[in-house]
Amino acid sequence: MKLGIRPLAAIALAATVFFSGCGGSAAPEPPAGTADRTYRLEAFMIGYFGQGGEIDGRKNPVLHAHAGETVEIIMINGERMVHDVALRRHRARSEIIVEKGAVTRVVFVAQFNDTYYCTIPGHLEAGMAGEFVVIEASPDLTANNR
Ligand SMILES: [Cu+2]
Repeated sequence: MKLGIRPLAAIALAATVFFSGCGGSAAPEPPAGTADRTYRLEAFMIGYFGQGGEIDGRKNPVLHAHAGETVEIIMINGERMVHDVALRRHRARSEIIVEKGAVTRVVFVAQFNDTYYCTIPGHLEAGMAGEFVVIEASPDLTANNR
């Protein structure tokens, strides 16, 4: 019975390590430009605006990736205002930037559908949110490619 305490202590310790690992401290990010997909968003209080490619000029564009791909979102501040970009379910978050023209980024491995948004209080409500969608591979297409 005396030994009964030790497994509990081990579980408590493991839980502490697990939860502290989810505290927002991101894994080391790969060097810029090495992601499978890179999206550029210009941040304004009223929303994120896509820069370049299919999302160019679109407000809060839907961002896509296949599961397992490394996704990089580069965020450029479009105004002198505090902004960041975060993904709730992926537990990924950029640094907060303030100056107009300042740049930050968030990198994560696509796992599931999510929402990207600004964590500053009131900004999501003001319009700073968009969808991240994992592209489902069609079984038919997969079969045809083999
Ligand atoms: Cu913001």
